[in-house]
Amino acid sequence: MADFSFQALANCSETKARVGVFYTPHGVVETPRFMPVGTLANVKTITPKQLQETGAQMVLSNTYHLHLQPGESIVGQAGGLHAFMGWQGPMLTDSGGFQVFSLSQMRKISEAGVVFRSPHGGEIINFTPELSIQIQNILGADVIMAFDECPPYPATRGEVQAACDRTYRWLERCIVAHNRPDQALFGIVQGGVHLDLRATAAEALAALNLPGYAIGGVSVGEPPELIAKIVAATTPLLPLDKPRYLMGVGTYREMAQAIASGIDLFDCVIPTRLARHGAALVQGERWNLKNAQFRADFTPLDATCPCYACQNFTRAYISHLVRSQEILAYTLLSIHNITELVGFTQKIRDSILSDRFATDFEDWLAPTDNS
Ligand code: PRF
Ligand code: ZN
Repeated sequence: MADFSFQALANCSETKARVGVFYTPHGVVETPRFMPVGTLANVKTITPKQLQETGAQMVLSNTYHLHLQPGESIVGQAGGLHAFMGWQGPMLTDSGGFQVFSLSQMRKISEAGVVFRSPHGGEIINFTPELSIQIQNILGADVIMAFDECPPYPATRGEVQAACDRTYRWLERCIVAHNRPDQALFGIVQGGVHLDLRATAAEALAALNLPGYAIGGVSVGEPPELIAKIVAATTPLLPLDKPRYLMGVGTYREMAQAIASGIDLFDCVIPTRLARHGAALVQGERWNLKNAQFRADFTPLDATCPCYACQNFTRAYISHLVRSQEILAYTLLSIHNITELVGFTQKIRDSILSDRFATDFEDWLAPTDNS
């Protein structure tokens, strides 16, 4: 087994936030940290060099998408995902569990797995825990995810319970199928909005002594203030000396509150998706660059931001590119938005190190009005 150790370097005195280092065969991830999403073996519109300059350390890709296109065999022949896409840093692949449920048509779920029709050729595909792991072993990311069942919201308690039980049995099959000691298999805690189901799932997974743990099944349509409650109820039952990853979460408030409960890693399509809609994340706000106010604004997006877009271009120029639907608009906004969210987690990291997190991020940590 390669070294996948996680060390907590500092703990916040007022919250459960921690600063850590997570070792992988392709380098160290300094946590807490936001991970950009590169679904199809690329982070949309930016190069790996530009990605590295954002401060991102670990990147995500997806088993479901890569199986459909170009197929894991091509990636394997290229020497694995790192060589194929030209990213030499730490990588993680999601199992496809979530994407099969949310994206595919005509899916049928059974104990064996999920059968669905390929949106490309229309052929029948039979996704199982074993197939997901086999594909992820070929793709070769540093961290691979268990094949799980993410129940929709809303769902009945019985449905969520059944998804938890199945996710556990699928995890056992994933563990048996996994055969690469240079890849770490993370388990995923499900349980919907039911805190007792979350607790039961977390305890069962913790007993398996996996190299890392994820919390899945959040940000699927439940009221956002429940995310912090779910995370707070789950993390105390996970081992202290393993990394914890909150899947699909990447807004400022949700990340700050999850970090306060001891989450280390996040991923979300928000920064790149907003960029492709012509929007910038600036110090906690979302700006639509098409707005008239930016047409003749010759200041950077954010004068305090170290990114290439802010160092070299103005709001007026980016507004022009967005209005003209120039591809460079999406590249510059993606670079900025990723820098902004990675930077947000880096600022939290620095604040935990100086034990100022609870005060410096007080506004983000305060519960929302409707919670
Ligand atoms: N499971 C997996 N991937 C995910 C999720 C999940 O529950 C989520 C939930 N927001 C995002 N990505 N395998
Ligand atoms: Zn910037």
